[in-house]
Amino acid sequence: MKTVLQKVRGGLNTRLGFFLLTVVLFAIKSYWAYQNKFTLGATGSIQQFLLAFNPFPAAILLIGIALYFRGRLAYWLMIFINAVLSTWLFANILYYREFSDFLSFNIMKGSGSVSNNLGKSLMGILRGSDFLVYADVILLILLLAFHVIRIDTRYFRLRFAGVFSVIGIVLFGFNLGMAESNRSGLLTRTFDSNYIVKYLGLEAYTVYDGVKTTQNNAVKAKANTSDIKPVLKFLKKNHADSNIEYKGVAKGKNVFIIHLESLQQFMIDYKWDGQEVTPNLNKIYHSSDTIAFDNFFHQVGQGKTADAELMLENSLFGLSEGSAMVTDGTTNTFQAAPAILDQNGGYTSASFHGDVPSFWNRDNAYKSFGYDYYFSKSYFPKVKNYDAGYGIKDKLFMEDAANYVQQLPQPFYAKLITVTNHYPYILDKDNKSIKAWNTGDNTVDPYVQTAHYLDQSIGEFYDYLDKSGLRDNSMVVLYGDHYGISDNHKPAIAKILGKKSVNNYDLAMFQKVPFMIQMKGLKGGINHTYGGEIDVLPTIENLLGIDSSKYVQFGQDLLSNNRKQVVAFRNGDFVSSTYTKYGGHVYNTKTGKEVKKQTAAQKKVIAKAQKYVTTELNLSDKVVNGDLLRFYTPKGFKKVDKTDFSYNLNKSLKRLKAAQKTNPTSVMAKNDGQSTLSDYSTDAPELKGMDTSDLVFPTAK
Ligand code: GP9
Ligand code: MN
Repeated sequence: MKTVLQKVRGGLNTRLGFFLLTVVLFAIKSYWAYQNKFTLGATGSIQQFLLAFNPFPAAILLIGIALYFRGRLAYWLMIFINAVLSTWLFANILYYREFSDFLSFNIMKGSGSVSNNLGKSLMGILRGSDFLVYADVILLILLLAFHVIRIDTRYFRLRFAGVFSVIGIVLFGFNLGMAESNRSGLLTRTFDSNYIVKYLGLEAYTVYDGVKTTQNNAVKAKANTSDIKPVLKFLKKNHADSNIEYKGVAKGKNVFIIHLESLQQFMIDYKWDGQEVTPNLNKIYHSSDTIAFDNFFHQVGQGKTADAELMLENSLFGLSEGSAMVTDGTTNTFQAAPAILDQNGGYTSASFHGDVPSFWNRDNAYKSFGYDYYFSKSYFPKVKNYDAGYGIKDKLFMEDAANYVQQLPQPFYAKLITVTNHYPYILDKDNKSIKAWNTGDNTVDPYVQTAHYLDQSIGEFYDYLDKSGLRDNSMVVLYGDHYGISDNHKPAIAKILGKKSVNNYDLAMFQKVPFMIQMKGLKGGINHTYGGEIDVLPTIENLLGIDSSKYVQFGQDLLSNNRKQVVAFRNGDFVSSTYTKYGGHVYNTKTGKEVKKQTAAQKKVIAKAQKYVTTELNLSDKVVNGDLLRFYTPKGFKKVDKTDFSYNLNKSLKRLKAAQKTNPTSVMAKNDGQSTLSDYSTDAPELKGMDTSDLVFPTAK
């Protein structure tokens, strides 16, 4: 009787056996690399399962190609394909170590922002254990070379090879189905390359990236110089003269952009559990030196936060599908706020975000925007329980950000992206200081608690701005990026708003988000103009004394007296000062009454607004999809060179340190190099018993 070992050996001596061994070894190796060489953040049993499972479909499909070949060739092809895949894994390990992201075709093509130092810097960061990705390849070669496994040269039916290809495809379909059910919109919204690798594997990510890049490049290749002409014509025709009264009132001031994650306008002055939910923001909202807007709408599509960022800093719309920062952020030409402010007033620019840098492709898109610094998770101290959901909790994050804000040469443009008030609104007990809603809709109910927490974090940051003196020479812009409670929760929305039910008009108004500009000495008040995120950049430019008319920007100064007041939603619906179109219904914006039978005059006004909305969305899409800004450089604007920027932790810290000497204008430099963080007080429970000086920030090596 054959022993088990003999049976196994016999099996391995067949072509099928060797194939299965190769696949299993490849999968084990990939799983090892996922766990040890990347930070994919797989949480929960489904994600853990998929992480182990996803190398199989790719390996069966790709290594299975060898099964279509005869004799010895099939064996060596299996090893060769495995070696190629391993080399790809190896390259990604190195790239990931430096950039916390996976290689994409755009990056490799050289038009990417990092190609200049890719080869050089990668060799320096090699680790011995990286070579373990070749362990299975070498093992398989040795097994064959020393005849431990014999090559089976018998005829292998092509039909069997086909069966394995089909199995590979079916397994991939199963993988994709599970991934989509765990994270819907994975491939359409493309939040983060880390997510695609976590769910579908490195090979699937590469294929996906290749297909997207090819499609994208085909559109760009067709575009030419004349395509920008209709855009310029439209913008000229629809330019709203900026408000002279406010022109340049903030010239030379620091600019803070405070991103209030998922915060909706109805939260302002809202009371629950016997208290104001956002007392700090309410105070800013009603302050005499704040211009607050109560008819300001988000205009995002699937790109959510990324769309908001794109609009705010470029006055270009996000795309109708996916996120433009992901699809076009790495390669397109942009004329964004950081670059404009740098060239008009020598601003230092920095974005702060308490999560991995790759989310929404910020690590690449920010270079195209001209950001000098991008402070992401690794820049901040790790304290116990410091993050929840989408990154570092707001109270800790705002304090951490202050540590770098104080080091930025002034004037600066600093964008602080909060995350705690993000679906699913996770917050630990110690941080909750207001009751959850009781609508019975579990998705919605905790929103009020994270919104309250977000507000407290803003209050603490504002206190620091006061104490450190930054409030005296800064303009603070606060905005909600998009809804937190989606239209799918109508009964809960009705309860929250104290209504019996909500219709499409209510839902349209529910898309309002806070937008406020606060600066000492600013002539404030609550402004009722109808506007949205697309309008922010021209508004800020005018306040800083920058002429926006020469740029390709689709918004209109919110303070202008001759605005159109037509706010486009990304799906083509709109709100205007007269009519609102939402979900196929038209309403009178002022009364909320549905306009069922339109008079000829009404029809005309509504059609005009619709035409404006459709045209501006189409033209903005042409600019982004065709990369049309490469054909138009505004007078006096210097094209951004992406290779000027690096967000590598050590390099950035070194640069920041050097700037304290070469350009000693930062708050800290002016404080004789002493940190002002002791001015920061927070009641964050994670820091209980700790002093600000106990926070350990990374230092330049
Ligand atoms: C992720 C965070 C949230 O980095 O900014 O993104 P969102 O899901 O709101 O688009
Ligand atoms: Mn968001």
